Amino acid sequence: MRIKLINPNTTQGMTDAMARCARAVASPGTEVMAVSPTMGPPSIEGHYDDALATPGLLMEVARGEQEGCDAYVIACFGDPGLYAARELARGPVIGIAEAAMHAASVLAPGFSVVTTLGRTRGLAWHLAQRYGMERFCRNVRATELAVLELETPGSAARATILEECRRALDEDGSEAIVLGCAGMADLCAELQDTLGVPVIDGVTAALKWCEALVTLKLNTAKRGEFARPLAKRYVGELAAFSPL
Ligand code: 5HY
Repeated sequence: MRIKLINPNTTQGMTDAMARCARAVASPGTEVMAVSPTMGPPSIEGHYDDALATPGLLMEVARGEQEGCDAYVIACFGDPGLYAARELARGPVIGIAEAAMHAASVLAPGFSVVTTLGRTRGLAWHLAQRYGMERFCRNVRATELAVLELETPGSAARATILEECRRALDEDGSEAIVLGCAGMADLCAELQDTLGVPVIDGVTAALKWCEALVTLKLNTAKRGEFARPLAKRYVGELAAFSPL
């Protein structure tokens, strides 16, 4: 099977790192195609970035349909464009926040999200509500790390994230941690070993969920809400996105 891992930001180093994590857990028969859009923000740290990352993300999903992709991972914790992508895709489309929260909800009575900037906390809470995870999500904690600080060699990011995870376990009543950024994927195993609780990275959780659904021959429902977009002609800069 072929699963397309889409990093909606345009930082290739992040795409490469999350691809390594995904390929490390992929089944032998799974090809992981990892891409970033050719246009958009270098990091997604708020609603405006999220909105303007979506066109490039959707272009990659449309290309994926031509490439015969069986499923898609939207590898950004805001799950940008998730439902629009489901209109374009035949196969499953899974967001990393969605996957990580659901995984945590069956492993622990409650979890905390540890994310980057405080301004993205509201987005994570909104997703928890959208996914029916309010009763499990005990807190969303910000490290105040910029997304690209996670890519900076020698930064104090690891220590900062570990410290916030410890606070979450001590103060939130949480028994699992959800990593609130795709850029944290390569820290997951080390954090779990150190903390001794389930630490869930959404990139690998979403990848394995996609594999399971494709193996079960389960695709996105096309009867109504996620049917293909209605044909119409867009004008201006977005003309190329016209649903045909
Ligand atoms: C992510 N931003 O996973 C999110 C994390 C965040 O560029 N990749 C990004 O801070 O919302």
